[in-house]
Amino acid sequence: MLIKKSGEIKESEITPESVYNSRRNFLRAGAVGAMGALAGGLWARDSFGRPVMTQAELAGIVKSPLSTDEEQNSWEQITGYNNFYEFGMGKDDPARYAHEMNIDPWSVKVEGMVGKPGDYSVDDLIKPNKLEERIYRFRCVEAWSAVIPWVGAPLKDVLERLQPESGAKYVAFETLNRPDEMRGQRTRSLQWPYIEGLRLDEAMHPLTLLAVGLYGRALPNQNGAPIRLIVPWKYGYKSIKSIVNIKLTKDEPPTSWNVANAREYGFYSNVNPEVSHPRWSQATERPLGGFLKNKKTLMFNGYADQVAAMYDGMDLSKYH
Ligand SMILES: Nc1nc2c(c(=O)[nH]1)N[C@H]1C(S)=C(S)[C@@H](COP(=O)(O)O)O[C@H]1N2
Ligand SMILES: [Mo]
Repeated sequence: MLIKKSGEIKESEITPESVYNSRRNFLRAGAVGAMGALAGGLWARDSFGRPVMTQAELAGIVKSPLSTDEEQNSWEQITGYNNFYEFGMGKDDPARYAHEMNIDPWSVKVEGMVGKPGDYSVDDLIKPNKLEERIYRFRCVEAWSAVIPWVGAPLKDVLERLQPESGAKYVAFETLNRPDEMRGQRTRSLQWPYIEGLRLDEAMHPLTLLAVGLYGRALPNQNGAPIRLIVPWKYGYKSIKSIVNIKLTKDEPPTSWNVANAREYGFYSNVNPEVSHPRWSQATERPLGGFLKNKKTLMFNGYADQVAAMYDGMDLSKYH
């Protein structure tokens, strides 16, 4: 595999060059060719009918001070090696088959303990925000990792507009359930639909992102189009893809991997190099594009300064 030299990607910038590169790579990755558009005017389309961001929109993306300046993984790495069990368990299954998911139209149902329940388009949820580029570290529980330039808006802003009721303590999320279009859902690799959840304070944390883009383009289907969660201090499976339901609840909601194996996957799933997975160490990780598990994993994936206080007094090996 070709590994980009450090000069090739300009950190913390979506340069015209990286946009060009991602477009070229995009053309080569035929599997994402059928991705639809977000409803409304957020995204323009290219001559193939695929969504792209206009120069004005690109220029309008705010660079976040919360971004890391570490070297970013390439578009090909981020869109070619995925976990999205709805399309199969292989790392290349999502890139192969996720185009079979129709994301246009798309609607997100908001329900439960919330002042403004209803069916929302992605634009309805996101458009009042200025889109931000957030370059985050990403750490899968399987011990591979990446650095990814997401585009999105803080979940906090979206939730505040939806007005959680005072008794709401958790937010539950659900992925699309459509076995006709998601071939992995015709198997029992997990219970469907995929479900996830956060404590409300975690959901309202400024780092928690609703992502709609990647490298200045609309999200490819395999990365969770048209809208997904990103919780950078937690193992990747908390970052649920292709969201169709958001529910505010009083009680801790069930979550897919915890339902599948509670001993191995807790509700919290905070990245923690000191708490091993029952079957492997979490002390180190393999950066995507490399062969070696040779990078030290950081407490809360490097976001401890920002998030550790939320877990004060909790036994992190018990609440894993
Ligand atoms: N709906 C859904 N969301 C999901 C998953 C999945 O299988 N289905 N896999 C999770 C896991 S294990 C990881 S590591 C990340 C991978 O995100 P990426 O493919 O964009 O890197 O998505 C998470 N979100
Ligand atoms: Mo993962």
